[in-house]
Amino acid sequence: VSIINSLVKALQDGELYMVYQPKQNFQPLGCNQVEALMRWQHKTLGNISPAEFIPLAEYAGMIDLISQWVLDQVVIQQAKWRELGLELQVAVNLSTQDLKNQALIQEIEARLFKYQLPANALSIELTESKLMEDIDGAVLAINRLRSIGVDIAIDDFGTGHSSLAYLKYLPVDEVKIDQAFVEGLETDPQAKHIMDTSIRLAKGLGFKVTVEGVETEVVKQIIVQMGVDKIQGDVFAKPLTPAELEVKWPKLS
Ligand code: G
Ligand code: G
Ligand code: MN
Ligand code: NA
Repeated sequence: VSIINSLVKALQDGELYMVYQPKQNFQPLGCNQVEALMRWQHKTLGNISPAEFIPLAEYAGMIDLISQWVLDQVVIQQAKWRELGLELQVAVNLSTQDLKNQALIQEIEARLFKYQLPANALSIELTESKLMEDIDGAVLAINRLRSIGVDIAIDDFGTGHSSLAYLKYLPVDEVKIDQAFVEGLETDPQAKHIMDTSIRLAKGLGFKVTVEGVETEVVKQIIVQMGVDKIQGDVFAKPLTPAELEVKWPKLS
């Protein structure tokens, strides 16, 4: 409860900020997308992870406030980058609770319009496990989002249940295989088999496939051999502040 009170205050006091983690794509080789990730530098407690405060915000019914703030930050940042000639797509993590917000579409469109951004300046990442709780509602909401032209990705793929049966119903562009599946890839034939099969499955269904949490060159090469479209992880780039990203950009793209 107290963390929620301080989260509201943190929004006002500027303790929250966004970092951006580049994804590397392989055909063609380069980078044209980053994922926006929230950071909270608490005055006395230090860094608090979104893995901790996002679920609390969802529980407290204030995720809407957070997501509005994130969308604001991202479109402002996009406008700045486009002025600098830096054209990339920013992926935003939204909560499945946001999908229940009937005004979400208008809120996104209004922001794109205000900053004169094309819809494909944004992509939306939605966590698999939560989507599966209300598949019909999710499909409706995703279709409405897609109708305005934003891309949609399924995040943390493989960690939800009954995922395989429902994957074909999800009208999404990209599947992000959870970093849990990267573990053991160098040594464990079964881990390798699961990764290879997951990539084939997602590609076979027509999705772009990203693997998350790739930390070493060896693992990256294994995954690239399997035909992955993109990777995200420390081996390519950690989450960066806008200033850091602007410096690194010429080497990434
Ligand atoms: O960046 P990090 O690995 O600490 O993120 C931890 C978790 O918090 C991840 O599951 C990520 O998707 C989630 N997260 C990060 N930023 C946001 C955000 O802006 N909105 C939402 N809803 N989740 C976020
Ligand atoms: O759930 P989601 O995929 O949105 O969360 C992404 C999280 O993964 C972020 O918190 C980010 O900081 C973290 N992350 C990104 N790359 C790596 C990596 O190579 N290794 C590890 N351990 N975490 C990573
Ligand atoms: Mn994500
Ligand atoms: Na993830």
